[in-house]
Amino acid sequence: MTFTQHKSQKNANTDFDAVIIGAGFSGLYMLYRLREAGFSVQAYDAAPDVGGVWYANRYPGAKCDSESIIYNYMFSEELYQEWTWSSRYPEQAEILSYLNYVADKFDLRRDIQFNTRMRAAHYDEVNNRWRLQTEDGTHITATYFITGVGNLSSSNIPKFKGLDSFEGDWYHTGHWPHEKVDFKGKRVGVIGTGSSGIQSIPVIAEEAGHLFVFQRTPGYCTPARNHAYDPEFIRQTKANYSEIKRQTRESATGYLHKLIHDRSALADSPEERQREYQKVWDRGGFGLGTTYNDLIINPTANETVAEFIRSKIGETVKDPKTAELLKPTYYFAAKRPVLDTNYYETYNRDNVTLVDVKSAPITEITPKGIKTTEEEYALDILVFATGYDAMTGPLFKIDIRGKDGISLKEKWAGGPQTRTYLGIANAGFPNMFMITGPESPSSLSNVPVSIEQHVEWIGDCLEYLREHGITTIEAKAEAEEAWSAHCREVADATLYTKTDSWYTGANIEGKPRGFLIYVGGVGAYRKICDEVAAKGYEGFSLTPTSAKETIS
Ligand code: NA7
Repeated sequence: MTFTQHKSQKNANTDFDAVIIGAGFSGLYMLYRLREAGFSVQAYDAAPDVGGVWYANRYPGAKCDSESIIYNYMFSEELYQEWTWSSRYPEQAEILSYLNYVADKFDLRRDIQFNTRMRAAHYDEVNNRWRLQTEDGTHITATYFITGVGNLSSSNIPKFKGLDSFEGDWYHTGHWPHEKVDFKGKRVGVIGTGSSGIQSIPVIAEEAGHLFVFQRTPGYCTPARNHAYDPEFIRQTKANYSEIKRQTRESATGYLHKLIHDRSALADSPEERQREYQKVWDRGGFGLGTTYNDLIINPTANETVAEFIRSKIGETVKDPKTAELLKPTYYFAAKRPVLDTNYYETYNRDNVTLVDVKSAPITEITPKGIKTTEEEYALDILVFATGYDAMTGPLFKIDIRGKDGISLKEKWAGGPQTRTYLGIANAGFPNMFMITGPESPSSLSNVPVSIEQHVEWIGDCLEYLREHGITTIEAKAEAEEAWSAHCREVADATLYTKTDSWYTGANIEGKPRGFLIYVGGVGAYRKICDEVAAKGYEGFSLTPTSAKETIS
């Protein structure tokens, strides 16, 4: 398949109804939705083309953990029928091809300015306009400012002493070069064993002379069992378009799998539990967490599934010391679990060594490699699979300022939590919307489902404002307080908040701890947002064009 090659074009116009930041899943659909509704709209992206994180994440083995048939847009049945995924889990290149296809089909690039990083977005209260500035100094104005910057797009490169002195090549998984990195015969170090590390380690190991994996915290992995799609399965899936769309939108997490047994894991005998976990394990994919209804809320129930996975690690990894190091001890799923292909088996290779940097932390990067408190490892290539400053990081890359010049960073400083209304809007930041912002289901859901819900809600909202002659919409402080408190309350009833992870901000030094995701369920959240809209945007202040009076 070939796609139109596009040169980045600078739009001479600099005044719009809406400006969107980002040309990934969020930005592309938001652009389409608003353009269809007749708004003048322009998207900006720092990358040279569409794709967002799927443009940047090109590391070996990069793929999505959501099944292909639901990791796509559902807003256009025509698009759903036209596009055919090749296998159960989509690889980065295929997702990028898909987003290129979408951009071509809907002719989106004509309203996207690439190679353009937005430096600042300031709300001008006197004129009720957003004033934006790109890094090259261009000034842009818009009524509405919409962020589609992704939740995992701001790389975390730990500040190790001596990185500048490293004489080999180093890469972060989230900003991988376009040309192939040659690992052949090289001594390679991978720091990090989250999704990116776990996906790339087996692939790099195949090629490297020797691979050293520097692990601080092991992951819980379940087999992906990826396979090519059968044409009959594709035919049935396409025939079920409406039902798939409904189910994912009403589900708890945006996936098709449902709770398997609506009872406690502790209600079954150990033998019954083993059988149930084994069935899910054999099917592959996410699903273990949905075997029983209390796995993410009850520590004792959680331990049963955690121990099941540990036993699988023990059975797979031949060296007992390595197997022990690979066994996680925190609550299963409280930190993002990972789907793997040959991950544990990789540790049976002679050219792979697991280095425990929990007990012997990395002290510095030297010209020749990595030094821990115990040993120095000579390396030719260093791979940082060290994750992201999640949720808030991508927003903080832009100097976003609302009323009285207060920045979003200042507003959210001091923790313990971001403060948003529905994860979409912020008090003090009129006419600004965040797609999959903090305190929405975002990263704890099949993200395209959450993106579509936000885009459609924002699109409907802007149409409502236009129809009603309203020029300013702003979340009320009390509505925001109540939403943040609700988010905390729901999260505190789970094990998510009892474990350090990027969900809580704990992976970034100095970041305030909170819980940045709404875990009340994708379907339940949709209902809340729809009710807010149905009640004339309850919790927002709306200011009409002519009157200075505010409708509350
Ligand atoms: P993750 O899941 O945040 O993983 C990052 C890994 O890097 C994790 O194992 C970290 O250990 C490790 N890390 C981070 N800093 C250090 C230092 N200083 N020393 C040693 N090890 C370190 O990022 P991914 O890119 O893998 O995945 C991100 C998401 O993308 C994923 O969840 C999917 O939603 C898609 P730690 O656990 O903090 O001890």
